[in-house]
Amino acid sequence: RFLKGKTASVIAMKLTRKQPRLGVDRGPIYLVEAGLVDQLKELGWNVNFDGHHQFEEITTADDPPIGKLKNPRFVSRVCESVAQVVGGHAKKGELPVTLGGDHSLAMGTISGTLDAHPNACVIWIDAHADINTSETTESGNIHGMPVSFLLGLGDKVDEFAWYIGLRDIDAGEKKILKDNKIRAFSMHEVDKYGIGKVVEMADLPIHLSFDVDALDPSVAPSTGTPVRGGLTFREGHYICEALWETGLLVALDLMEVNPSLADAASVKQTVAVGCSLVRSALG
Ligand code: Z70
Ligand code: MN
Ligand code: MN
Ligand code: MN
Repeated sequence: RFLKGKTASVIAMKLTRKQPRLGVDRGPIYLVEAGLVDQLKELGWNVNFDGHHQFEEITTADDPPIGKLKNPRFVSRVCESVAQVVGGHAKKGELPVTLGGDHSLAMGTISGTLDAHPNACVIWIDAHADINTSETTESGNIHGMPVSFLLGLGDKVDEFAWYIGLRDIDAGEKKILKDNKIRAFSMHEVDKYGIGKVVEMADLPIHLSFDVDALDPSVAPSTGTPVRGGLTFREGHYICEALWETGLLVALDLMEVNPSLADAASVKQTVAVGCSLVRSALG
């Protein structure tokens, strides 16, 4: 309803050196090489794919920490261009599908979505809350902070973000979720009510930001921070299918696919699941 026609724009984002363990930047390449673009065409989409977005390297020497934040200039510069790319596609009524890559990219993708759909809400599927602030972060990794940046540190933005699948939240993050009255469904709620009840949607354009580490490591092993006890294969797909059925999906991120962290079979499995989640979200 918020899209014009059926055009998806696949945006493969390279984002290195924001994490101590490198390699997340290669995730998008694997997903595209696995045939994702053709798979979406088979589902009846016109697909724009304009190659992998590359960014000039900023060396660590040029980019010392600001407070605890690691690689702040590089992440900020990349997110700014991601926002422009995603926003440009979204304003044309297309559905941007951003493949990552580090989840700090979501600062860019969601900013881009909000440029085109100012009332969009965000559904954040993740093992982690990614809502540390520059003060509460213990790791300094910006992928643990994008939601707090998007919320504008302490602003009251009810119902801006939902979470599903949480099971590894830092103490500082728990307080932020509570103070901002953000609806968070932990694995306890998924177990108790079932994933169907948990995906009950508001009538707003939806940006889905899906971190593959929300899935159980037995389902998606190739990711930077696997945590046991995650969503099953079907639960992950059900979320995507249910969001497609709402007709409200305007943007999708599939993040944290990291082929450098596992053996070939695990990479193949994770990439296949990633492609399959995107197909489910796009019908
Ligand atoms: C921790 C932090 C995180 C992803 C790890 C972990 C956050 N809360 N997010 N892996 N994708 O460093 O802030
Ligand atoms: Mn990361
Ligand atoms: Mn994440
Ligand atoms: Mn995560």
